[in-house]
Amino acid sequence: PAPRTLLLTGAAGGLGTLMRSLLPEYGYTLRLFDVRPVEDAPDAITADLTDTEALRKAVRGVDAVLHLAGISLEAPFEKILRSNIEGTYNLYEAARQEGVPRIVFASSNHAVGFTPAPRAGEPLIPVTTPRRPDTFYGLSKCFGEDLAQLYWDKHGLETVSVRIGSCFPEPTSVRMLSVWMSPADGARLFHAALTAEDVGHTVVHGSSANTRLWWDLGSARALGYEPRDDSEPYAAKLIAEQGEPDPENPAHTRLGGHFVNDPPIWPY
Ligand code: NAI
Ligand code: 15L
Repeated sequence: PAPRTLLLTGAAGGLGTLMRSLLPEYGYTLRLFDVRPVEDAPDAITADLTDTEALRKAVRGVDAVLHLAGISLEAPFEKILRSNIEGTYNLYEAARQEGVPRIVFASSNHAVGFTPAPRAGEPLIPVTTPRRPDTFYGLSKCFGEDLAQLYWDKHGLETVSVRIGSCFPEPTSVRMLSVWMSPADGARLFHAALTAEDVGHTVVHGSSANTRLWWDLGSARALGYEPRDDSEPYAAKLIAEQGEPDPENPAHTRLGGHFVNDPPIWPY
């Protein structure tokens, strides 16, 4: 049966806020979780992913989890370790113990951020492309995907890992023209990931049907995802403002954009 009660972690964040408004249309009842209070949601659970008791209670009785909580940009390794690596492990353990059958995990393009973007005429990046994390942040998403595989193989807990490109109301860079996922398409993809049958552990790319798309959406479409948006209407303005991509600049030629150039954040 289709999941109806959904735990949304990271509900106070940018994507969480978008999904709080879009997912109820698909018939979900949302339970909200975040370390920060969620505006206008007095019933939201305010707790950290390190709080294993709060997590056990939060997942109890839900049909699925959409796991968005975590640090969403590069940060010192210790912080990534706590929120994204230990935090995601804590969530999976709570879900296993409470018998939650499925998690949709917000992975990221930064798990494969050093992958060269395809040039004109080259094939799109397949979902099986080798991991090439561009940051400790991207590395934590690699961990989350492997954790999901382990919990499927060992415990039968299903996951769809969505390597999200850039999910914001509008694309704001030339690079985003290639990886943008409109919030409406994001909701479509998460809904497909929550309802498709027999997903085991499936990795998908998360983007709209962009004219300048860099990666293959085949495994997402196989779940029933039908993107309806395209970043192209934003292209002329962004290119006029920012110029054409510079083939000498890795921030323009690698999937992860500026993350590949940014220095690590100290201390390690
Ligand atoms: P965000 O930073 O706006 O939201 C993340 C939320 O997680 C915040 O509200 C924060 O308070 C919460 N959080 C952080 N650490 C926590 C902890 N230890 N315990 C409980 N809650 C904690 O990020 P955004 O953009 O909403 O992204 C959501 C998820 O999607 C993140 O996992 C991010 O890595 C992933 N993602 C987002 C993309 C995007 O384009 N927005 C692209 C790729 C991945
Ligand atoms: C991500 O993984 C980040 O969470 C988000 O803030 C954006 O930076 C996005 O990737 C992106 O690559 O545009």
